Amino acid sequence: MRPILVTGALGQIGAELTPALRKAFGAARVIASDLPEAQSADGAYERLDCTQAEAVADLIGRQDVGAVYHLAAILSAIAEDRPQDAWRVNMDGLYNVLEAARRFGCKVFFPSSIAAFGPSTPRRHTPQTTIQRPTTIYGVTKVAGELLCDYYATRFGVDVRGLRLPGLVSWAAPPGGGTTDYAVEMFHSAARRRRYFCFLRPETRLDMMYMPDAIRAMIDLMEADPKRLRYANAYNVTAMSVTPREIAAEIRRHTSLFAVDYCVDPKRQAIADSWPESLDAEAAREDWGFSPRFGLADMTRDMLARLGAATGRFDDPVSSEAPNADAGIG
Ligand code: VAH
Repeated sequence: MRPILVTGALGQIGAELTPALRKAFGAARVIASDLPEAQSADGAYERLDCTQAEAVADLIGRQDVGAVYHLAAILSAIAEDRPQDAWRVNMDGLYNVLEAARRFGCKVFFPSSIAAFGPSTPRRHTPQTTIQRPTTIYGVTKVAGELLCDYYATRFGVDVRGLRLPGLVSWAAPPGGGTTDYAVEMFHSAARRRRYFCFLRPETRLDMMYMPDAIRAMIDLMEADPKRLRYANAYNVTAMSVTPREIAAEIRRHTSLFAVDYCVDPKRQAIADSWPESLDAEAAREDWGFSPRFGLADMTRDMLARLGAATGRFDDPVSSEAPNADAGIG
């Protein structure tokens, strides 16, 4: 079978997707790529800047790549600070991958996001097909990316598939500049017995999913019978619709002294407020059997076990007193 290329392989998703692909398909078949030079040898790695069309075409053609998981992108919060870079990386990068896929006949996975929706989208049980008028540059690149993928599927027959991913919670790699990163940071703070200062309001409800479920969904979709897929890309997927207060309360069931203060970041709060609260993932269930295994309780248990926060003991004098668990600040 032809090799699989992962772009942005050193990021939050790539850090877990790459080993999962190597376990499923053989280490020799999976080429990791990202901006930095050579990486530690867990398998093949090449430096790749996806904004460079010739470099993308050269790697995919030279290695006879059969499938690309295209993860390289600038996420929502950083994108708002650098909208020009976000357009260039997120759109030129995707265009270069789709062009190479057209030329060399390979499949493409494109990670869209709940960010592809905006304030005029129905916020609860957001349908698979609905209004998409995002107000962030990250969301604009995701909607434009979905449309570009649809065009390459229809006009050139490129087999492109994708998911509208919710916020992803993972332990293996730090998140990189997203709005849903608070959920990951909260677990890491609990593991270090530290008070967490949350940049979103306690009642901000967003779709989330544990990384193992996201990885399985990506691979299941890419391996699905194409005849079953009604949508070229961008299936809604989610595992839970939760708030910072709910995650903090679930963590405190394991480490009783964990405390959260709320210091709202207006930029990231505005981004989160423009996104839906809960997606309808029925199309993914019907077409290719999407079925997440982790809810909030199971995810929390697994995250804390993996991050080693077994005792709930704090060594931070700030939090040695009985915490006012959800002191609302900001
Ligand atoms: C972000 N983690 O926060 C990403 C994701 C749904 C959010 O796209 O930007």
